[in-house]
Amino acid sequence: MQDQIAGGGILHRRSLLKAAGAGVAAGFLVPVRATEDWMTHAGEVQSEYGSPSKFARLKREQIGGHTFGPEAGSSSSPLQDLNGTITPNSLHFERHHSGIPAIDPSKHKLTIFGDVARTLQFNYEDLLSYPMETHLYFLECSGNSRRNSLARPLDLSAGSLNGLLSGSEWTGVPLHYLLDEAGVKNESRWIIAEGADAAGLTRSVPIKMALDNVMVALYQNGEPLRPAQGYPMRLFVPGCEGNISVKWLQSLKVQKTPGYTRDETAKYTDLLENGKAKMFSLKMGVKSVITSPSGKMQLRRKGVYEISGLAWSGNGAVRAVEVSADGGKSWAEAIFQSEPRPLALTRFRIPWRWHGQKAVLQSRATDDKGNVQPSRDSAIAGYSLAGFYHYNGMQSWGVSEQGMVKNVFV
Ligand SMILES: Nc1nc2c(c(=O)[nH]1)N[C@H]1C(S)=C(S)[C@@H](COP(=O)(O)O)O[C@H]1N2
Ligand SMILES: [Mo]
Repeated sequence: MQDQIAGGGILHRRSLLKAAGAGVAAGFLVPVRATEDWMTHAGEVQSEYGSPSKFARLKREQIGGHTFGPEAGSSSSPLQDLNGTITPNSLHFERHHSGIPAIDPSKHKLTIFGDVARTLQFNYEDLLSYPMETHLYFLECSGNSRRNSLARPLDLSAGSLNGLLSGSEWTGVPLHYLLDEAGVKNESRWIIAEGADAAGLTRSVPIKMALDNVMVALYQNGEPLRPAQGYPMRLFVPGCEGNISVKWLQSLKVQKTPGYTRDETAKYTDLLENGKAKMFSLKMGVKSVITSPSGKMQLRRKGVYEISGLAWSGNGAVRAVEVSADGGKSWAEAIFQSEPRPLALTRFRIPWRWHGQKAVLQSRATDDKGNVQPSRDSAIAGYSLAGFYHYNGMQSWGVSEQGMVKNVFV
C-alpha cells in the first residue's frame, strides 16, 4: 500500500485519479445508442424559471421540535447531496422565528435613527441605486450541530446534523455608506437592527463591525433575495452567528449601549456550567464537516472513495484541513478543491481506500488566525448543555464493516 499516507486507508492525493482511470477507459468501449426513451422524441419546452431534475431529489430537511409551532421552525441544507461551495437559493437553510412575511417592497422602508446627525429613510428603489459589493460568505445558525452536544449521537445525515449552514454569493450596499450619510455620532458604539416580521427580531451589532464589512444585502447568488432569506433586504454580518443577520430589515438605531434585546438575552447567549452566560459571542468558530461519506450513507463497493467536505471560520480564511480515518490517531492534510476565502465555505477532499475495515472519519480545520477546530469533548467543556450554541467540535462518522456510515462520538 505505497499510496497510503495515514492510518485507516487515507491515500495520497493522486490515488483517486489512478483508480478512476481504469473505469473511465472502459467507459469508451460502450457504444451510444438511441435506446432510451428520452432520445426517441423531443423533450420538455423551455421554462420561465428552472427547477432541478426530478431524479436529483434534492430537499431541505425539516427540523422539528420548535415549541412555538411550525412558523418558528427551521430547515437545513442537504449538505450530503451538494458539491462545490455555493448553496442553491432553493436549498439555503431557513430559520424563522415567526414565519416568512410576504413583504411588498414598495411599502417597505429602512429607517436609520438614534445618535445620528440626520434620520434617514430609504425605500427599496433608493437602495438599488447605491454602489454595491459582492462577496462569497457562509451563513451559519449558532444552533447548528447543537445535537452533537447531547449525551448520545443521533443517527442522522450530515445535512440534518450540520446543515444550518449555507454558502452564497451575497450582494448589497455596504452599511458604512448609509451610516456615513446619516452621520454617526462619535460616542456611538452599537447599532440595533430590527426585522419587519411578526417576531420583530432585534439584535445589537457593534459599530466597528457595522462600519467594516456589514452590508444591507439585496441579492443572493445573483437574484433578489428570496422571501425566506429576507426579501426585500436583510442585514448581512459576515462570519457571525446567523441570528444577527436580521432579515426583512426595517430599522437601524444607533446608540451608545447594546439593546440587550430579548433575542440576545433570553436566547443566543452562551450559558456556562457555572451559571453565568457569555453575551455577544458573535463570531462563529473554525469548523469543518465531512459531507461524503457521511451519516445514513451506505458504501456499496470496496475500493477507493473521495472523502469530501466543507470548512469555514468566522475569524478569517481556512488555512488547512486534516482528515483522519482512524478516529484521530493519525492525520493527513486534505487538498483544497476550492480556493479558501475569508468567511466563506471551502471545499476539501482526500482519497481513501475502503476494503471493508471499520473506520472513523473525521476532519479538523485550522484558520489563518491559528484557531484549531476542537474535539467534541473540548468543544462542550465548560458550557451548560441546556441551550447550547456555537458548537464547533469535530464531526465523527463511524463506518461499519458492512459499509454503514453513522454519527458517532469518540
Ligand atoms: N427578522 C428576522 N431575522 C432573522 C431571523 C428571524 O426569525 N427573523 N432568524 C435569524 C436566525 S436565528 C438565523 S440562523 C438566520 C437564518 O437565515 P436564513 O433563514 O436566511 O438561513 O436569520 C436570522 N435573522
Ligand atoms: Mo439561528
